Amino acid sequence: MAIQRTFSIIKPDATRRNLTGAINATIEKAGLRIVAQKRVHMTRAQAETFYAVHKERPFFGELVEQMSASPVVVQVLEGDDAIARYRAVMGATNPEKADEGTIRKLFALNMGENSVHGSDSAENAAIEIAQWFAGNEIVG
Ligand code: FUP
Repeated sequence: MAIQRTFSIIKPDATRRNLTGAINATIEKAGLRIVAQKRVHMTRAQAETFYAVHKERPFFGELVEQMSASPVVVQVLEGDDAIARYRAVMGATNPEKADEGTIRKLFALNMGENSVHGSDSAENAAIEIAQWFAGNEIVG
């Protein structure tokens, strides 16, 4: 299996409840390495750009509001098959449908406040990483 990088966000609902370390422990236990990480407070414009793919969806306004309401932790994760591996560790978008032991099952509040984001493809991982990190901030 190829070593990949994926982009992760520990979302406002999780940072607000002081869950950064608990989520990072779950990430590391799953065999992923945190090779870049910083805490940022997204502006509305940054959240709109990040979730532009959803801009016609009815939940877009609330999503942007939530993502820019408090700080987030943006990360680059590295490991074998990192994109699919992190999606599996995150669990389903709706925490009620997430498998036992996944981050969303353990920590998410609801569909909108679901604690983490992870890239869904190699193409999006590259775009999302470039949006938040300079090359020299990623140390594998
Ligand atoms: P995921 O890739 O699992 O984060 O899910 P999506 O890309 O489909 O959705 C991105 C974010 O939009 C979710 F994390 C939360 C929000 N969302 C809603 O609030 N309601 C929905 O019905 C779908 C997504």
